[in-house]
Amino acid sequence: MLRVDGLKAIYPELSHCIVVTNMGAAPAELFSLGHQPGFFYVWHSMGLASSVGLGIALSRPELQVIVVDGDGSLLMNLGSLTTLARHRPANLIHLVFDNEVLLSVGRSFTTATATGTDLAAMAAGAGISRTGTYRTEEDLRRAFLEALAARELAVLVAKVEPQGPPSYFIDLHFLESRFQFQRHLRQLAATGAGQDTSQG
Ligand SMILES: Cc1ncc(C[n+]2csc(CCOP(=O)(O)OP(=O)(O)O)c2C)c(N)n1
Repeated sequence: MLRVDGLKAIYPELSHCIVVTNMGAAPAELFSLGHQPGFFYVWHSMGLASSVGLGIALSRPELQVIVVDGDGSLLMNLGSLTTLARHRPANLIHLVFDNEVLLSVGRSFTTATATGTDLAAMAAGAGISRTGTYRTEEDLRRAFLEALAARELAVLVAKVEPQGPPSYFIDLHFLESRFQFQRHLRQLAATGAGQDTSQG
């Protein structure tokens, strides 16, 4: 599976959620499918998308938060799995696209998942029971929809090819993105709107 195809398979639901991504290739691919005001790309802070997503999920339980992460990024912040398990936010799905490399800085840098580390097993060991590894768009979509419906913390690991987008360019400056996203969160609070993931 290509990550962009995995993202495409769940994009209709993502577009109604708060989505926080890691940096590099994944945000460029998500952006190419269509930016939404609820999408936030955590530039430069490798590993911290899950921590940012956790903060939003805990402070805004009415919102459905999705973290789009990479194996390299999660491996830099493994403690986030134990912190997620401890707080267990029902409104958070941590989606890890595992391509077994640090793709965004050159695919020659393999990560520990290339030599057998199993991120779903690590999530389970941290205490997160809804977890698994998916290798096709269909399996990923099914697991994603089940996690949304269960309204339960989930860590879903999608095994993907080490292939990135043709361009990493995103036509949205990170400061513009930061203000747009914060405004969107405030607006949702002001209108009392939650997220309806049944649309689309
Ligand atoms: C603290 C820190 N270390 C290193 C980098 C450089 N860097 C940017 S993206 C990236 C790889 C991210 O790997 P992964 O999360 O697996 O995503 P992929 O690029 O494979 O899609 C690295 C090492 C960084 N931005 N910040």
